[in-house]
Order: sequence, then C-alpha cells, then structure tokens
Amino acid sequence: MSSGFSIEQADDLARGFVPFPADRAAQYRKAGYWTDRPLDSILTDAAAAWPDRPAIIDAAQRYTFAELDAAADRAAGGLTRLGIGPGDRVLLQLPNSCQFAVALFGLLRAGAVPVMCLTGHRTAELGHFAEVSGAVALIVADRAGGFDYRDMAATLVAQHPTLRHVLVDGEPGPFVAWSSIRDGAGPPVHRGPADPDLPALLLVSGGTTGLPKLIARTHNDYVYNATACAQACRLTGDDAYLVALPAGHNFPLACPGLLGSMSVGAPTVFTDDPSPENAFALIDRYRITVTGLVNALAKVWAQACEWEPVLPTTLRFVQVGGSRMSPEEARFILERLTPGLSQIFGMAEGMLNFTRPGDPEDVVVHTQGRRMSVHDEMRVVDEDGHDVAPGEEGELLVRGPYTLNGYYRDDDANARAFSPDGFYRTGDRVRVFTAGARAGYVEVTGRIKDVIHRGGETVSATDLEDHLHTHPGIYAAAAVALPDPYLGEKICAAVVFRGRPITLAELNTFLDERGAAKHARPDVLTAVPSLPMTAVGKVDKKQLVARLV
Ligand code: OOB
Repeated sequence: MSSGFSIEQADDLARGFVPFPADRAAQYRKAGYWTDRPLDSILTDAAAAWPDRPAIIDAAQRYTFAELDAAADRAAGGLTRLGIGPGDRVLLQLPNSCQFAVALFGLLRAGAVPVMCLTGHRTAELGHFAEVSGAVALIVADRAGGFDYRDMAATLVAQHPTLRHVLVDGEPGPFVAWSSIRDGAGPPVHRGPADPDLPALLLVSGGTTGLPKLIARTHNDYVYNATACAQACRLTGDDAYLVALPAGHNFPLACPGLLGSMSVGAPTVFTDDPSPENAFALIDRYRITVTGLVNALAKVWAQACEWEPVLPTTLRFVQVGGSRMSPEEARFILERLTPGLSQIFGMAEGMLNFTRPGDPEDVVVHTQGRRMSVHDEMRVVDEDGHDVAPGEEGELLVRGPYTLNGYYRDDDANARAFSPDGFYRTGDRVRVFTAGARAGYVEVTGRIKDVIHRGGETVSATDLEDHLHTHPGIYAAAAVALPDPYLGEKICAAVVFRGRPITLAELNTFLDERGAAKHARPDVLTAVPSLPMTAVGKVDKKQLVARLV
C-alpha cells in the first residue's frame, strides 16, 4: 500500500467537514462499531475471502470479487496518472451498471472522494455539487435513458473551471474514455486513507425543497452503516441483491445494498430498468432474494403480480422506504408482492430504522421499523424543542455512530439543522411506540413542514393522504397547498385514479364516513395521470405545486 494523504490534501478535504466529537468517536470505537478500516476494505476483504464468487452483474458484464478488486486497483492507477489524487472530490454519475462499482472502488482506491450523484440530476444539481465540493472531475455515461450526458458535461465544464476532467463510459465525444483510464497500461494503485474519520464519500440529501445538500460520510461510519445493516437484515452469501433504485442513493448503496451484500459475499445485480417485466425476469434468472424499492415502485410491482407471467418468488426480503406508506399500501404490497416486506425509514444523513425479518405483521404494516443501532440516540421534541411525553408525536432528532454532524461546507444549513448538543433535526414528525409488540418502533406521521395552513387551521398533508389511500378507487394521492385569496392556502388533492375518477362531492362523502375533520378535506380535487417524482422516485411536491398553480 502506498502512502496516503499529504497534509494539504487532507486539509482541503476537511475544510467545511464537521467531524464526530472525540468523546462519541471513542465510544463507538470502544463498542466495536468503528473498525478504523477504509471503505474499500469491504471489497479487499471480500476478494480475500471469496475470490471466485460473483460480485457484480449487469446486462453486459460480470465480475467476481477478485476481478473487481483487480479492476479497482487498475482504475485507481489510471485515475492517479490523470492527476486525480487523495482527497480530490469527483462527481460520479453512472447508471446502474458494473462500471458504477468499478468507478466507485477505483476512486476510493485512488484516495479520491466520490460525490454520489443520481442519474436524474441535471446541470442545476451537478453544478451545485461541483461548486460546493470543489470537484476536479466528473464521470458520466455517454447516453442513458434518452439523455446525452456529454452535452450536460460540456455545459458544466464551461461553467465550473475546477472540473478539469470529464470521463465518459461509452463513446467519449470530446472527452476522455473511461475505458482508457480503467484499462490503461501502468501500475495499479491501492492507497489507504490517511484518516478513517475523514469523508470516504459525499452523499446528497433527499429533500424536495431547494438544491440537495452534501453529506460527508466517513470511512468508519459508512463501513459500519453497510455491515451492520447487512447483519440486521440477516444477509448471507446465499443472498443476491438487486439494485433497482439509482445506485448512488444511500438506500441501494449501503442499506444494505451493494456494500452490505459485498460484506457477506453476496452478489449484486444492477438494472437500469425497474419495470416489473424486466425486474421480475432478472429476479428469476439470478435468484434475487433481496431488493430495496421506493413506495411507488413497490406498488407498481405489487400490481403487476396480477398479470406478469414470471413472478418474483425468490424474494425473501423486500425493503420499501423513502416516503411514508399507509397501512393499506403496506398490506397491498405484503399480500400481492411478498410476505417478506420490510419497511425502512432512512436518510442519507445517516440514521436507519427498519422492520426486521420475522417481525410480526402488525409491526410490518403499522410501523417504519426500529433503529439499527442501540447507539442511535433518538429524541422526539415539540415546537419549542422540549421532549414530548413517551409515545407522543413530535419532531425526530437523532445522533449516533453513522449520523452526520453537519452538512459539508454549509454553515447556514448547519445552524438550523443541528441542536446545540449535536442532534440532527430530521424534520420528520414521528411517534415512538412504548408498549406491546410495537414498543421501540417508529411511526413516521409526516414532515414537520408538510402542512397546509388553511384559514386558521394547520392541516397535515400526510393525514389527508392516508385517508385518500384507503379509497378503493384511488391508486396514489398527494395533498398540497395552493394559494387562496380568502383562506391563505387551500387544500388540493392530486389523485391518480384506478378507473373512473370520483367527484369532489363523492370524495367528501367518503371522508365524512371515515370521520375526517371538516377543515382537513380537499377544496380542490385534480385528477392526474401520474405524480411527479424526484430523482430517486419520491413524490416531488414542489414540482406538483408548480404544475398545479
Ligand atoms: C431515504 O433517504 P433520503 O435521504 O433520500 O430521504 C430521507 C427522508 C427522511 O428524512 C424522510 O423524510 C423520508 O425521506 N423517508 C421516509 C421513509 N423513508 C425515508 N418517510 C416516511 N417513511 C419512510 N419509510 O429516503 C432512505 C435512505 C436509506 C434507506 C431508505 C430510505
């Protein structure tokens, strides 16, 4: 192993990074959660233990762990010769494919810090990531999903001169071919990180308001995230994981995802086409046992089980998360798609909650799981920041062995998003059950700010959506605020109907029968063919409002 960082490189990476406080870091080491190993050691260890097992597979390629390990070192050699070195940030935006993993580990082995972009991000997001992170390079596909990433790269490099290199997987156009870096002649490189408490990679936040923020995850915290999640999900080498969501997202990357699967010697299959037809065929072909889905996709898969000729019968554990799922939706998925449903409430910022294999059905349907680690500290507070009584609703504040202590280079956000004692304010409204089988499990009841101020009343969008989702004629629904000269805001329900649309009057009769509060009913009902989605597939309310106004 060659030497790690120079002092200057470590200083530049550390600028604007908020580390774990020393006392808590010591505690996590003592508990054995932090092992002081670099993130790519997950691959090093897998290649040593199971060299010949399949590691990653896509429609065109496959690598064993030993092959991926060697490919990562070769790619690191190419990146190093290009001048990409320890601590350098590199925007990584590749579709779900083996090359995503080769590039990720190549960057880590070169000591560089990948910024995990999603394929749905465009110049606005990537420009922002380049600006904040000071990235020196961008790795993209030539084309994917009908979009030419080289055109976007040309715009980006013109606007962000710090982006010195663009590497293209496929036909490079005016840029450098990723294959020439990956397979170029020259010695392989395998660098260790100078400090496992420094960032290994940067994730992007999942919010739908404003531009995503950067989240630095350290080697120590992210190795723990992936390996502990794999253990809690009881993943073994007999499992096989399907990446159906964008691979750069925390969920399919490390919860347990690609990295967790690797840590137990299980293969990961990548697909860029999560349609039931394609995904079910892959699940059948590779005997996939585990995957992670957002709610909308899980519902599509569940529905498709009615007509698809090949059913995903090898699945033993299907994680669904990313946004709130009503008990009715959970039951729909449980009954139609898989008895192995697991709800997961996670965030790129760190903390994970999920239901475990073998949890009772009531827990799986009615909760979003329990914390991954006993060292995840949770507080539930009211508007004034005071702890609510046990079992009551409030905002979730968290800190722990894999939760960030500050966004990367964003003092303004950090002043708002963290309590003085270092808890991250999630913005999520939750209750933690105190008794029975659900004790210790969390229910996410909404976002603190996802409310509609109608007249003098504050209406929870989630509560109304939950009511709407119980209607048999409604496939999906989102409640949003629209401006109103008299009420300030009025309630608009945007609904995807299963068949014939129902009228507002019919809907209100239904809500009456369910006992929904009078002031919390839609003023406007709009039928839509589909709801707009974020890059990972959550309902994008900002875009929805823009469309409706
Ligand atoms: C996952 O991560 P992000 O960073 O895209 O989004 C995090 C936010 C959470 O703060 C919460 O508001 C929401 O997404 N969320 C849920 C949820 N899971 C996430 N809200 C209600 N119920 C759930 N089950 O979305 C993410 C990261 C890792 C694993 C799974 C999801």
